Amino acid sequence: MPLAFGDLQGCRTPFQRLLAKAAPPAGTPLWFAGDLINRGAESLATLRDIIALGDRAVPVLGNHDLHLLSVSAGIRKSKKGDTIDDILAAPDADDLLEWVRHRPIAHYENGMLMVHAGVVPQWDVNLTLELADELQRALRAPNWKETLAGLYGNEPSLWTPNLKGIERLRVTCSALTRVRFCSAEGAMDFSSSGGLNAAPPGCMPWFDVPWRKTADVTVVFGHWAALGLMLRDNLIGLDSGCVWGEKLSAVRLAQIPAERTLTQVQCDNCRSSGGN
Ligand SMILES: [Mn+2]
Repeated sequence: MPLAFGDLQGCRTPFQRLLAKAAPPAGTPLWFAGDLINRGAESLATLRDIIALGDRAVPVLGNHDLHLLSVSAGIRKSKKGDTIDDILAAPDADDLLEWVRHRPIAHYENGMLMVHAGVVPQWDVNLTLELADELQRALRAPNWKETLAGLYGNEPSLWTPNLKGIERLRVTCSALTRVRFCSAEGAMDFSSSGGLNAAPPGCMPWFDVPWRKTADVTVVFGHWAALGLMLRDNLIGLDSGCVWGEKLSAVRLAQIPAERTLTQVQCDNCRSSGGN
């Protein structure tokens, strides 16, 4: 069964320590819940490590990975605290960015669905995969820059099946790569990036909407450092704040919850000096 890692965000040394500590059998698939790079000190080396794993690595794209593509395409400006310059300046930057751009947005195998941020309650696994595929294909198409530029923004915040074009792609991207909280009706709210006690009025974590249609599978996700490690029978939240000086987590996945095992390492000084 795969070993799933939380957000690396360029924290290469903790990643290597955690991989050595978890010591998965040779050939074990390594899943990565997105945000492979940015904010940590070694974005380029981390990205190279993952690429070198070849087919053994199964990453999904996170908001920081998309931000890298946007900065490289001139769609967005680099922000304070970004640590992506080493990737953009690499002699083989084009190949690295091409690799990132062709990664999946969602991955499903053996009853386990991995996305970076979350899903809205209206989606079951099949619809989630269908929408992720639409977004993946749009990001691989010749006009991908136009698509990427159109993905930013908080509206529409509520998924409806009649959405078309860039609005459909945007709501898909918002859920899969950015969501934390939503209303009981499934409308996403991006006003808080805090933990469980920081829910916007009338909102709850996306995974706590009672009628969520992915509740019958195990959703593996990252993105939400303020939430911390979250292990439930049908939910594995892996971002335990490595880049914030806390922990990097990996869970040996299994369909039976009791067979899952958690390995963690403490992360110190992961962030680039002077970064924000
Ligand atoms: Mn993220």
